[in-house]
Amino acid sequence: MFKTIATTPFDDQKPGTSGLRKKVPEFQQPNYVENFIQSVFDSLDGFKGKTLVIGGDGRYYNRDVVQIAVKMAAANGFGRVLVGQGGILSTPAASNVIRKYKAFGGLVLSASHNPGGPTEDFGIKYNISNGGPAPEKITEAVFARSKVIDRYLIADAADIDIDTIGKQQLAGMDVEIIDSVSDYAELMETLFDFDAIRALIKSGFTLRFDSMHAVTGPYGKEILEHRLGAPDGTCVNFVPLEDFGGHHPDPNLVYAKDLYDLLMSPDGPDFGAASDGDGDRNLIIGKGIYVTPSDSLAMLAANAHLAPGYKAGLKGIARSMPTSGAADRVAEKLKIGMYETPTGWKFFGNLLDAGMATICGEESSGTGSNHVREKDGLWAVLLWLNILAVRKESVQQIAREHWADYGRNYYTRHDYEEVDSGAANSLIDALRAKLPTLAGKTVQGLTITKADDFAYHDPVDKSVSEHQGIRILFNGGSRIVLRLSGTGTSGATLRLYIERYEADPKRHDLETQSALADLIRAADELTEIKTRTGRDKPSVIT
Ligand code: VG1
Ligand code: CO
Repeated sequence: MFKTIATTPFDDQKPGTSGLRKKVPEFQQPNYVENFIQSVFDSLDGFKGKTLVIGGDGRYYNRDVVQIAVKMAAANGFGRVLVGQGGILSTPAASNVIRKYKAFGGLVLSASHNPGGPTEDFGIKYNISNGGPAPEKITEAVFARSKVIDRYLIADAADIDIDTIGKQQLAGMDVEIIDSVSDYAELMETLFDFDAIRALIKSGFTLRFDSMHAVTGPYGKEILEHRLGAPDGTCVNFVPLEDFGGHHPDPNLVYAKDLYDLLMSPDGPDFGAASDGDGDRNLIIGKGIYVTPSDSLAMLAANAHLAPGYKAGLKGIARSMPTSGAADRVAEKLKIGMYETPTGWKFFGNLLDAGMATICGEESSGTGSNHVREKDGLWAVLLWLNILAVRKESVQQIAREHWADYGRNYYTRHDYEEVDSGAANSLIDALRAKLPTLAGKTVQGLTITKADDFAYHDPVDKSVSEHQGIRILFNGGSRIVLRLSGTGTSGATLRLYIERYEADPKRHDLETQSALADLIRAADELTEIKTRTGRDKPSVIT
């Protein structure tokens, strides 16, 4: 019934910022998926007889990998697997299922906002029993194991039926196909005032939610249209497609430009939002105003007490290092802790588990709270709606009042995608070598106060993560940050983050790129990004 299959290692199974991501043809190499999943299981202890959650964002190859994972779970001794119907679980929903059913862990199959399809991206991530991404200690063990693996275990059994809700058996292991949406929708009802949001919508408030042909389609339909009474048509692109309709399911101003244009038009709705491939990111646009993810984090934190789930207030706020400092001033005013972590949700888990932070966020459209251990796109949308329902003001008014109270952080990210890896690494090395000499220097009229390579000292488990991004700080609190992406699948992606703080409300109406023009020039001079990459402009500006 169980087979032990001999295999040889692949040398490229190092999990990145969020799991292992590769092109589908790489995952389709014989034994590639099996080697990685076995390396995960071999790096864990004590799961015999326990429950494993399996689900993904529905992209191409999802269904095949679900079958492989179920058979390997049985052969490795798990007692039960919970699988989202059709192999579908959004990333936050998977996190919730792991927590709710006290599973040992979960395999989340997704390459998030990256395109899907036979020649596009796929990904596998392991989440631990708190529902969050495995910490570096585990991902490093998985990579080490993948380099020496010589066998994997798999059940010799027929495929399970992943489309019918209910219980089955596979080689003596219990298999349960669960509704992908209901547990998550129930959790949302415990956090937010659905009556208030329903009343807001009934009063004529209009919204649009764009699932970008990805996993949040069924979640949006159920929660926004069925439970909250938003009219049919509020949710668009809500049927998850294996190739996301050929688009990037990345909710930013480039790939969700139609939504942006609609919200900027005179007849557009009051509120627009979108989510990514696996449902953990959010894009928030009010009528006539785009809210940057860093600002959204700050505004949500400042107003969270208006939603029932957070009425007792926040314990603390955490943000990734490249995320703007807007939330820091909210934490200061609320007199609560503020934590700065490296990029990637895995670093928030300890702070959330320890009750040190309640709300976390990243500049890359990720916000979430202690309700799960992943960022959560629809959660951010619902918290915004709850706040709008209570304050009875527009997004525009709330944002302007926020800036007037706290000041505004102008913020942008410039991505240089698919850059030659050698050129990107030597750029980072050259900049790193210059760091000790930078403080006190003036570039483009701006004086550098500090320059370093960010290292994170986890206050809970005391682990240290080094080389998490280069920061150059200027007089007055402006800053540039440069790091290499850990989620791309071809070449290297350089991310340049630029931020300026502006206290004066008379200067809160500037266009972002012009408000940051001198810093953008300084960044180019310091990093030599244009000459070293041979690019005259970024691939994506958000
Ligand atoms: C990117 C983002 C990071 C996010 C990660 C996973 O990582 O910058 O903030 O946590 O994607 O998000 P990187 O290493 O490419 O910068 V998702 O929605 O792709 O799971
Ligand atoms: Co995602």
